[in-house]
Amino acid sequence: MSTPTLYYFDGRARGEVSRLLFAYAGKKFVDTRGAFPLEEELRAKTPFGQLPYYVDDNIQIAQSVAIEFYLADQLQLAGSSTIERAQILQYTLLPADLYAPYFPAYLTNNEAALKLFTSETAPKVFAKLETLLVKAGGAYLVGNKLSWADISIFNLLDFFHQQPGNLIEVLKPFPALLAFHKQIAAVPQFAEYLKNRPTTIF
Ligand SMILES: N[C@@H](CCC(=O)N[C@@H](CS)C(=O)NCC(=O)O)C(=O)O
Repeated sequence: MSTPTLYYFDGRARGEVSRLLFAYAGKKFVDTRGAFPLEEELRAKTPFGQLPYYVDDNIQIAQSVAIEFYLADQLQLAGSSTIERAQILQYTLLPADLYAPYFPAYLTNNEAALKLFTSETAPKVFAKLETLLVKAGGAYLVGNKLSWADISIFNLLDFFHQQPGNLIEVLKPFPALLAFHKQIAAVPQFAEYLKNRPTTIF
């Protein structure tokens, strides 16, 4: 049996939730962190010409959320009913809605677009998320237990903690989200992983 391999760039962004799921499982994987731009030989192997891309003995897939689902489902973190699975997906699809406006602004250092992102786009999403989390009890987003939704939203909040440009300021008005971030970061497997992971620019 070969070791599962995750192909992504040397960054957190769309690869990090899968890495966190491996950390939670305590499962070995090959964490391939390619240089930008994407090597043409690797691009040709991927379904849609993009990363992340995941390979094990049973599957070769792309799309970050599909990879996450595949890993989370094996850990019983992807919901135990149709309703839970849909509720979890509602959260795991959310980070991409923020990455979409953030990355073009960040990578081109577009100050006006970054200002719009930090003063309007992101706070609007986090205000809604804070309300939903409080309504769910504050500890977990779905079903009163740890799920892929919590890991995905933790990673989004953590992204805001790590990014340059003081992105962390965006989270300051949201105490429940900050407490949630702290609580998930303290889960022993995550604490160990976060202590040792490489520092990257996104
Ligand atoms: N919807 C896809 C988006 C994938 C995507 O945009 N990948 C980017 C990196 S985050 C990429 O491979 N860019 C290099 C390229 O397109 O050449 C996912 O969530 O996996």
